[in-house]
Amino acid sequence: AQSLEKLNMCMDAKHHKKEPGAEGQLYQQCAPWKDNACCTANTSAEAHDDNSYLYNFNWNHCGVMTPKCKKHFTQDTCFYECSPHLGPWIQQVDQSWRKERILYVPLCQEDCQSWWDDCKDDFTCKQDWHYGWDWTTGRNRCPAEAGCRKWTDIFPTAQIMCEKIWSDSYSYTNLPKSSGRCMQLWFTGKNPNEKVAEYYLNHAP
Ligand code: FOL
Repeated sequence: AQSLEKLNMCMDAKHHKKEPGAEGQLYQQCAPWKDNACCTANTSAEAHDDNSYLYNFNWNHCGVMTPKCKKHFTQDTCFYECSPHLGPWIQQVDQSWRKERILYVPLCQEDCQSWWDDCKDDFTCKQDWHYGWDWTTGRNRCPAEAGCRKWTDIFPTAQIMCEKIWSDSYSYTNLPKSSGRCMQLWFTGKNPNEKVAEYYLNHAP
């Protein structure tokens, strides 16, 4: 029973619901999760907002992020906030803003590669976006010692980006979506990640 619960649960984090469930409507890119979600409609709308209160996170810390790059961060936010099928990868953490996190979620190759391809002409100053920002203005700015550089200087490969940007939330895989063995940020229709979670629950490393 304890392990079956892992197939349909929400992590104990800043904005997640206690239990997953249907939401009448979720906003734009979060809509695929509406039948069963860990995010509220309000969180789904905030996921699209440049000045979101979710984490006060400033995507434009090295000039305005291009829309084609930004859409992947919005999708990542939808996945992180809304997914009810992350149980196999949820770990306890001692952080001020959450009690649980995801670690080493196997990301489908296409989703990681297209994210990096669409961002590779942007700029950033840090490889790990979870830690070490200057928050004195209330929103994250690059710390004095970290100047803005080309995306590809900070993230030479898609793998380094997907794994390091959220401190190993994801692990890079060579698996295509069609394998059924990797998690998808982008999908339409029925959530394909439930079956993937079920697979990994029964094939724990
Ligand atoms: N997406 C995914 N896939 N995984 C995640 O873990 C994730 N996390 C966020 C957004 N999308 C995600 C949340 N992002 C801070 C910075 C970023 C952030 C949440 C909080 C922050 O306040 N950083 C402080 C340290 C805070 C602390 O840990 O005490 C800093 O030093 O910059």
